[in-house]
Amino acid sequence: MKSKAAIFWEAGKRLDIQEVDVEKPHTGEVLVKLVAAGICHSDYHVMTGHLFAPFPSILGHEGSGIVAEVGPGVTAVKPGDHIIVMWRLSCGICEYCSNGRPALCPAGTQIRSTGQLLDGTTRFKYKGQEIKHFAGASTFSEYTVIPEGSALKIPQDFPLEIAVLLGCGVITGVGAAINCAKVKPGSTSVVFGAGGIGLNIIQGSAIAGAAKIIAVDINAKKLDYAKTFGATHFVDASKKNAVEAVRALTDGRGVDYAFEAIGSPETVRQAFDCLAKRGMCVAVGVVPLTKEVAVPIMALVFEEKTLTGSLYGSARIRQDTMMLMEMYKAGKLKLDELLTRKYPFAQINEAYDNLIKGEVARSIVTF
Ligand code: PAD
Ligand code: ZN
Repeated sequence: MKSKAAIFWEAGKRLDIQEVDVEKPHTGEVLVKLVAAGICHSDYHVMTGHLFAPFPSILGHEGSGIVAEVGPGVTAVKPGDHIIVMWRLSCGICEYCSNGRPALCPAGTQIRSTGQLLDGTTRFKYKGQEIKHFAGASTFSEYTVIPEGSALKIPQDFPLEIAVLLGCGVITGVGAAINCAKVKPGSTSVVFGAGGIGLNIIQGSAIAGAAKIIAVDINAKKLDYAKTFGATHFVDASKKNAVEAVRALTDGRGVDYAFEAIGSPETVRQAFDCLAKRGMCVAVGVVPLTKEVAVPIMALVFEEKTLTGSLYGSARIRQDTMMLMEMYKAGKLKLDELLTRKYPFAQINEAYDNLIKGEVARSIVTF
């Protein structure tokens, strides 16, 4: 079948919307008609060459839609089901899956690094040329083919244009606070970067009961958004030294939890330098994979500070997504406030321009 899709030809080029051929789903695969796709910074890291992914490909990893067709052997979903696309495939039985950490499953690493589905082939072609998949998701297309294990069935009455936000930004941010850092009531957090991910780390810290939540950004509009999601203090890092400002806001003690949701080694180090003794710094932003971050051994040993990372909110993806949907329905999770702009799919490059200009909390394209 034919599908309009945004092709990523190579790093540095804008996405190119073309009509591609989508092959029928093979055994264990699902054809999805996308309703919405999220505009996340991770795809942008790939577009700029900051993060490697096989190409040419169809990017996009935040998506929601309706099952159009299933391949042989598929039992988890059927045509007409509403789903969220999960961008990290998991097998359900390996060491990591059995320990509640499906994002670390080797099946997800395989599909992400090869750009192929599990049988080693691809379902997209442009004028006969093979186009790769991205993370087994490829949501920047009217139709995509994903492994059955990447389809998360959701209730039909949950709005798909809101559900899409749960596919990456919300679970990654809220999960970094709740699952990875395990933020405690009464504690202090600082969040570097108040974009789609950072705002959800702020929201997760507030849900967990943090008493003081400091938002750091270089864009005043983002600091306004941060207030909506529960930040109590604000640092404009374009005007002052962020580490000094955070120390001043904590009477020199530092914070219990520091999160980086930007994607640079410098800001990971700044976040780490905000910690109190025994504090934990969580890197969520995707730093260029060839880069390193150095921290003083003194801080690790004599102050027992921790530096760790969090992938996909360190979540049990299926259960946690259902939990987040229940929280939204109960008025305990802000999603409507997060979705500050929708674009038609044809305007996907403009959507990325506006993400980089800092004009949105989170945005989506609709099909
Ligand atoms: P975004 O562009 O919406 O937000 C980034 C924010 O950082 C913006 O508000 C910027 O103004 C702000 N910023 C930029 N530079 C600075 C600075 N020097 N100091 C303070 N603030 C600054 O991006 P996003 O929220 O979609 O993504 C954030 C990162 O998280 C990005 O690196 C993305 O790839 C990563 C991510 N990680 C995972 C994961 O599983 N670990 C999942 C999804 C996204
Ligand atoms: Zn994402």
